[in-house]
Amino acid sequence: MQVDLYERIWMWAATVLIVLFIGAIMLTAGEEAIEPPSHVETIDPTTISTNPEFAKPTIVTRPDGSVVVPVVASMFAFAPDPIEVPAHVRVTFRITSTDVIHGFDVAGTNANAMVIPGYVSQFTMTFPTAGRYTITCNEFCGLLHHMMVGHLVVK
Ligand SMILES: [Cu+2]
Repeated sequence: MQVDLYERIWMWAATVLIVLFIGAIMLTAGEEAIEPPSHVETIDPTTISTNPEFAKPTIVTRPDGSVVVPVVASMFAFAPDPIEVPAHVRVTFRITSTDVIHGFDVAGTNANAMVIPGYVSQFTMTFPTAGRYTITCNEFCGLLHHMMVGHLVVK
């Protein structure tokens, strides 16, 4: 089969680009420890107001010093707000939604989860630097989505 020189160059260029892009995805996934959601826990969103963990979300310190933070996301706020956690301690966020899909993104950190009604999104991380972080909703959730901001205070 006869392939024109320029066509062959562009085919190889496209192949090299595809390999580069896939490599960049694999590299950043490994470097940034990006992993698919692995914690699947369901909850009836209509019973959150009577749920013992989420009705009045309270930060709990376990005997080993780690902290569990239940969070309820709803149009257009996070509860509790602000969330106060200690630095250098394992913090487990357990987040659920009462209405629509929200995001839970702690700006400037690797903390980022999608919050889906009917599910509890859970992840654990440690904050090495004390400070006040902004939590934003990064899933469009309605007219006042841009106002949906919370704060995380690491002491
Ligand atoms: Cu939102």
